Amino acid sequence: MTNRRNFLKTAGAAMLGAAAVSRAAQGAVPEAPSMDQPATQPPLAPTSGRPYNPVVTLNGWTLPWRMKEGVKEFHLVAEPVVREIAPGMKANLWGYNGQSPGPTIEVVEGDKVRLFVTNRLPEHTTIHWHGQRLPNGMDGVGGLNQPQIPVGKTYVYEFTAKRPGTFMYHPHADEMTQMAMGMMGFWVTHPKDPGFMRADRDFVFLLNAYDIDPGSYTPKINTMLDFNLWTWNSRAFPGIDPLVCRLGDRVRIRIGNLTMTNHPIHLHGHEFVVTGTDGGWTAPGSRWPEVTADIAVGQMRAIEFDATDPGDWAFHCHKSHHTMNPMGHNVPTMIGVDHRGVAEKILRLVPDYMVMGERGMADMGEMEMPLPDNTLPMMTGTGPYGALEMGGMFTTVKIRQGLARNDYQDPGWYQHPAGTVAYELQGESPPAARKSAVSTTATEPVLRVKKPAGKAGHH
Ligand SMILES: [Cu+2]
Repeated sequence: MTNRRNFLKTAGAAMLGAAAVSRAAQGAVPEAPSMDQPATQPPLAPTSGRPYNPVVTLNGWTLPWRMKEGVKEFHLVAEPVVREIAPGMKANLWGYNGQSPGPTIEVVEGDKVRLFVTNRLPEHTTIHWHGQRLPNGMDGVGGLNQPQIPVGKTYVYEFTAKRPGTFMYHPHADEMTQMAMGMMGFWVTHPKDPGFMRADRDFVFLLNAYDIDPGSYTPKINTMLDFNLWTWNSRAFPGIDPLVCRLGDRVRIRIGNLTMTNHPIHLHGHEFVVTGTDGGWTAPGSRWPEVTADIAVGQMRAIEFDATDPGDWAFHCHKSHHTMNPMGHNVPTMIGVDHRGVAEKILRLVPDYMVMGERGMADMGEMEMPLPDNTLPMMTGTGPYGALEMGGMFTTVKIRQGLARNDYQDPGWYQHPAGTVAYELQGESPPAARKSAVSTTATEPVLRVKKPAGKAGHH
């Protein structure tokens, strides 16, 4: 995972500094590992300091640290990155240490933390440690709490991770641009007692969104609401890895929202409780079961459930437009409109023209439509029973019996036991009970307006 060449170079330089001048070594910047893979990396077990149960970052990774005189030191490099949004599409984003989002930072309640932030962007930046209790001058709001970090410079943030819980980090400098370009990351402060709120699997990811025109690579940063790529950790289905769980596991999923709208996140087949918010753990008496948690802009939620039922359970945002990849929105509804005959005429002018939506849009999932380069199909992905007709903020929670404790490998599609899959009724389907739609070809007006009773004599 670490770029070996850079690792050796940096490690070599640091060792040389330590041997030459101890004071210089004290000021030396720790190594800044970089990730070149968009796949979910295995959890990073702590190598020093207090023990904890590490989290798994969906399509991401945790930043290694070095312990120096009792302080955990991390090095984040803000830089342009190329992120694969899903196989077949890459985006020019800004991020940290090779990816967008940046690596997850994991510490333990009470840890002294030192974060080196190097700015390799074309403009100044800062990092705000969203949700943390810290000295005001470490809060990272450029101009308010600190000078902006100029291009090419490194700033150092130091504070104690006082409160256990779920946090995010992002710039508080030219935010509209820098967050639209993908600058954000996750932060987890584990409780001092590793037995407290213990989960067997603890997944984390951020909700984010991009507006990248079909055929192009760079987000349009001025878009406020009409994004066309709805992503989890800068990945769109089918590029989002499944959340693999062992049957019987206690599962926690922590989600942070850094988009411009809310996302009702819905889990199939299980009820969960919200055990954590931006402000910390919820009181057990305040929890109620649900299957959808709405996550507002700027919020974090930790949801928990017992993985009691094996299968491939859909897990997605419930805004149906957020489980789609790029499409135009100014398209008339064509359901019920007979445009046979029209297509032949258009095809003479536009050879690639496709008739869309006469019977719904589901055909889109299987259509081989010519797409511009670097563009994801609107509805895509294939399951064991055919086209999945999904995109964007969609993946699966795959629950299987007998996985190893630390096994996060995709187990493939669920093999349904005989007699447990919806099946086709044999024989004739019953006839339709009523007319299917209001006719639009009738010569008489179909909808009649009944006037208020008092004016009945008017006509
Ligand atoms: Cu959504």
